[in-house]
Amino acid sequence: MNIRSAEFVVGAVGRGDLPADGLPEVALAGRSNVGKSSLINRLVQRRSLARTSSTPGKTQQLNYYRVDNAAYLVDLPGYGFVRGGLELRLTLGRLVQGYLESLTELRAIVQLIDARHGPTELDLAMIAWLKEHPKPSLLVFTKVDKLSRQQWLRRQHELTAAGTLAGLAYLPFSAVTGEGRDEALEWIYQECGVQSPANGKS
Ligand SMILES: Nc1nc2c(ncn2[C@@H]2O[C@H](COP(=O)(O)OP(=O)(O)OP(=O)(O)O)[C@@H](O)[C@H]2O)c(=O)[nH]1
Ligand SMILES: [Mg+2]
Repeated sequence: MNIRSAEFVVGAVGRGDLPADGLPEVALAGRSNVGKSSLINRLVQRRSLARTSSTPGKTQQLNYYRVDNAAYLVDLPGYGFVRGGLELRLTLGRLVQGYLESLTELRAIVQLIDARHGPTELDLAMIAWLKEHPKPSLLVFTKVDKLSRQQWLRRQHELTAAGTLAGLAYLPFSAVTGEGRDEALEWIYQECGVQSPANGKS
């Protein structure tokens, strides 16, 4: 499944910066360093369209990436760690919450969770919020390349037993190997009502 075009459009820090062209949007949420920017790069098959870093808190705006001139992937600032201290963190929290709850073109939310560590308290709060939220959501477990198959199965079992995954779509993902890439992209395209190139012309 190939992407024909992908470009960074805007790093929004306030409502006035949001694109007004009406294209559908899918937001990527998750704690800092979970792999949101890496997932975007893998989805669009570009090594460094979205800036990644081993320093958490790199993404501090709503970063809009337009894909195939058909939809936006919105890279949200990671929660749980923001350089610049509490005040900035609160401001970002408001920006992100305001965005997620406002009547934007937001069609769906992809929530990323580090497959190695399982959900943090903030992840669980976010999952609870997603279950209440009327928009479709997908849980993506990142960095599965760092787990053995056995470990991933065990993690899945734990989460299922705890009821965490109940009623939610989820998949394992690796930005390194590309596992889960096609499935994630297909899910996103479907929620945006975009016909995927794999299914013919669009
Ligand atoms: N092994 C492995 N490493 C990954 C994967 N995805 C991301 N990483 C690494 O994890 C670190 C953080 O990745 P980012 O994509 O920058 O994370 P982010 O969620 O965008 O972080 P913030 O912008 O700070 O919120 C980087 O060092 C990546 O190389 C993956 O699937 N496998
Ligand atoms: Mg990032």
